[in-house]
Amino acid sequence: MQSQQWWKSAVVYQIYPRSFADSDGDGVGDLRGVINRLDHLERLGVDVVWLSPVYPSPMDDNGYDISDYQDIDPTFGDLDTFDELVAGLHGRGIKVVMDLVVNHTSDEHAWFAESRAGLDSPRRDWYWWRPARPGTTPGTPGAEPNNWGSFFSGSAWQYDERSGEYYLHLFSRKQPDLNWENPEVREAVYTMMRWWLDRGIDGFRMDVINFISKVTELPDGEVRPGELFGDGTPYVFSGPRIHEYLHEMHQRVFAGIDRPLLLVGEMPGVTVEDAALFTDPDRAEVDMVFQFEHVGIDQGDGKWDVLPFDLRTLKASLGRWQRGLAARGWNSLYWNNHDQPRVVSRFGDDKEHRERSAKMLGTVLHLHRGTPYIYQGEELGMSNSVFHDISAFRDIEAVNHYGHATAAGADPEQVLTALRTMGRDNARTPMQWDGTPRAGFTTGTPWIGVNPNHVEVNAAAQYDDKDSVFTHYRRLVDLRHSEPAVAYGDFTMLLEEDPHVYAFTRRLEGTELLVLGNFTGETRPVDLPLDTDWAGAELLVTNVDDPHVTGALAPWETRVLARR
Ligand code: ISL
Repeated sequence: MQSQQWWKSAVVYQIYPRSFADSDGDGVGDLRGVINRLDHLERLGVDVVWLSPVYPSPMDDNGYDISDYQDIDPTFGDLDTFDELVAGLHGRGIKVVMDLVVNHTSDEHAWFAESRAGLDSPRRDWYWWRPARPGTTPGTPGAEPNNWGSFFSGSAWQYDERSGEYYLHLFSRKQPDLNWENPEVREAVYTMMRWWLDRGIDGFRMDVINFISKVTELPDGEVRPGELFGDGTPYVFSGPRIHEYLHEMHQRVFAGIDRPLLLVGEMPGVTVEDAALFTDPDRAEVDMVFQFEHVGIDQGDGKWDVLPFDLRTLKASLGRWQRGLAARGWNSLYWNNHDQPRVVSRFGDDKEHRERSAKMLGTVLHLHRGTPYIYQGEELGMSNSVFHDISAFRDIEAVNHYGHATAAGADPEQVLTALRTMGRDNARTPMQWDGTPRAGFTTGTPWIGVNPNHVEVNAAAQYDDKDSVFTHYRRLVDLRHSEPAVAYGDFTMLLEEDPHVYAFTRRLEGTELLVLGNFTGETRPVDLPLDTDWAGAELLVTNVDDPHVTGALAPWETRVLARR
């Protein structure tokens, strides 16, 4: 058996501070707001809080564009308030993990200002500057150094008139990519990381950390039919030096710290084989990766090409990750984060069976092998919101996509439908604390509209309700703490070809758990020996009123059985 690192029995809660709780009425969440809501986290029982970025930022990408790594943005508070928050969390036995965004900085970061100052700036090489494509006129369309598109639409290159060169930005033009080939860049990042650890934080969630090593020739990417730009991802996802950099970071920053830390690598496009290397404890890179395969199963040609949900594809994906990291390495488990639509709207039923399907989805996820993440509001069964037109969206990704797609001739209504389904703003509407007009989030005007369903779906209504989604999530967190088979047991997927029922077992020594979830709104037979082999089993978790073990599952029913 693998060693029992503390985070194997832990549950992480993600806070997106902008949308969590606003203490000063400016309509934007802040650190004091989080401090005021610590009881919520303690009640839920989570072990770790991951705080999305709170550093000074022009907020082009809501803080994922950082202009100063060693301070707090005044919108969120200041360093004293931050220290108070850390002390408050630690006082309740909750660890704090900061977001580390070091693939890129803001273009307003001092490092970039210096780099941009001129060709002979000592920091010129801290970013990816390149001349125009040979034989072209700099600054004209098609003169970009290569054909890569940015994740936020348009070219991945921005022309700088002063020097006549371009800089690379995989995300927005206000997020220039740092050049990790330069050892000074790496040292500067490591120094900054040590500074936060010295302040008492317990680790990092490392944003797009598998993008930091790039194929230095930056070759043109394949242009798919109907696309304007080439795909640069083969040259930036898990590039040639990625393992070397992460191991170096480990040596330079984490080695020698003997308190428990959590190191999470967010890695879009990572393969299960590579994840097994990144998370092999003997290699000393990261503890777990945050991968995206299972949240891509309903996306075809890009994220706006929405495909129907097929449970078999979901099982195939999660099952492969469970198997691939069974012997070595570790999974992160999540349905939601601040970049994903709400899971109850995506894989569940956000209408008639919202509560029951939210509980089923939570159960299936939390019973997998890995460390579960709860994204704020998921524990209430929050769903996708209402966006009447493009003016209701705030996210740069959504706004840029709408502009580019409609300019290229797409039907605006169709673009809006895709944004409403997949858009990141679904995750970013204010946390629903109570049923009052602004959901208890702010006394001012919220920076993004509150989901109208807060009247019904809110924390205040759920705390003391033994049947609420919140109470169910509490139970799931408890179970990970109290039942060793949940944290450490092995995993076997069952009924792989069944299009309706999710089923698996977890086994540890003399204990076997059977987890069932009906992913449909109809009663479904379960092709397992429930009436015989599992007849006398203990029912650990259910989401129906009159639980009885039968050979079928009610609509959206979930069941966790134990036999010992
Ligand atoms: O949401 C996405 C775009 O559709 C993802 O591809 C996302 O950009 C990717 O998972 C990386 O996300 C992280 O880095 C981005 C930031 O915008 C996201 O909020 C962050 O989670 C750039 O820093």
